[in-house]
Amino acid sequence: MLSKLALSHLTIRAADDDDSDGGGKDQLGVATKTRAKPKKPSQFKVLMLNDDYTPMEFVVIVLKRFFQMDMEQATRVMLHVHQRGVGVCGIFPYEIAETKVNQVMDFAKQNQHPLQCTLEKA
Ligand code: TYC
Repeated sequence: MLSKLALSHLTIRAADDDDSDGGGKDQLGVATKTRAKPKKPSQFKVLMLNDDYTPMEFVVIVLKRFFQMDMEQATRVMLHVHQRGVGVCGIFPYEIAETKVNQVMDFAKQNQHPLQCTLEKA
């Protein structure tokens, strides 16, 4: 029963199975995992939120350090967040996005700033 269940996700491909050479040693039953619709890993936006206390210079440092932005890009994103309330730091697969959020939040806490960063499905 167990083997039947497990096999329900497998396609059995008989590779070169016709024994055309008559030798009788051809490979049989190569199991290949298949999916009807292959899914690309979903992407997540890392969002930075505005607040009234975190210094602008600190936000620029964060964007340069954790999102590989240069001074000009980091300043533009920081000002966008300052003026609009929220802005996108980057778009990443879930695990990377989550790691970046944690890194930013830890770094902000270490420096006693209330800066907030979060994820949103892209
Ligand atoms: N609003 C902050 C200030 O005036 C600057 C700031 C920008 C804070 C972006 C957070 O994500 C932020 N000092």
